[in-house]
Amino acid sequence: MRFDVLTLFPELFAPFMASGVTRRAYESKQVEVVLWNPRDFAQGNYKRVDDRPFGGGPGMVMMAEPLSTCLDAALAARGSPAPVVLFSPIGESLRHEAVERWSASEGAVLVCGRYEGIDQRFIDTRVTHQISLGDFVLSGGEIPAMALLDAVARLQPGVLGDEASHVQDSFNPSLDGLLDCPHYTRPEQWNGQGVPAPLLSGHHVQIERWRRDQRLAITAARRPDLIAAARAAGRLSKADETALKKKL
Ligand code: 9D3
Repeated sequence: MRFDVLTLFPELFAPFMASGVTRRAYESKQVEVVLWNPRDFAQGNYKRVDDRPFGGGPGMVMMAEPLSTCLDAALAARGSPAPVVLFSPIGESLRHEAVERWSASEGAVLVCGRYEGIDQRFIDTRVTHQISLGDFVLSGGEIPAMALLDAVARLQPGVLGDEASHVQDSFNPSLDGLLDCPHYTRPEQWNGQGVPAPLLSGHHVQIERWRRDQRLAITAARRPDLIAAARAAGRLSKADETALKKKL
């Protein structure tokens, strides 16, 4: 799949795409990322991409024309129509189900905003989806765009290695919808703290039951809504219900 990213700060993306388990997905173009700078499509000696808001007020607004010309170039380079995603604090919060849909798609054009906002006429005429990362304020859409690319890249076949399907299943809220259990590694004693006995027992059944019980207890404590959803979807066994009763 291909993502064209419109950003005034394309240099932010290079280190992100050169690191970690997702690097191979970008380098192999399994997830192709093409960067576009609206400033390259701006007019005049000053290459203005922002201007003062009509009606007054603080901050600057991204001009419609450089963004629109830049978007035309990205869509022409793709050669076929594509969704146009604007990262915006008023968009729909990103969740796993949407990441799964994008990860099985042909990709999209991702528009990263800066300043106080974007001329609404560009949004009304060119943008098909708006996505937020959540209810907190960032200074632009680049980190949300990288968050989507990262989440999509790690779902590509082979990216997470041999255990990919297992790892993806256990992190996939749509499959069992429970929070993760605690993890431990060597040494067996650290700062006077040991490791839970079941993990050292070598008994796989006991280990899996301990992990499941931990996940149930942590989810019940922090996200009771997820327990209710798992129960409603028939994803809790008799053993799960027994474990929950003991802890509640
Ligand atoms: C008081 C007006 N501000 C809205 C909260 C203006 C504003 C601040 C920061 C408008 C845009 C931005 C830049 N943020 C993003 O571009 C952004 C974002 C975010 O700030 N939080 C969560 N998700 C996202 S997606 C894009």
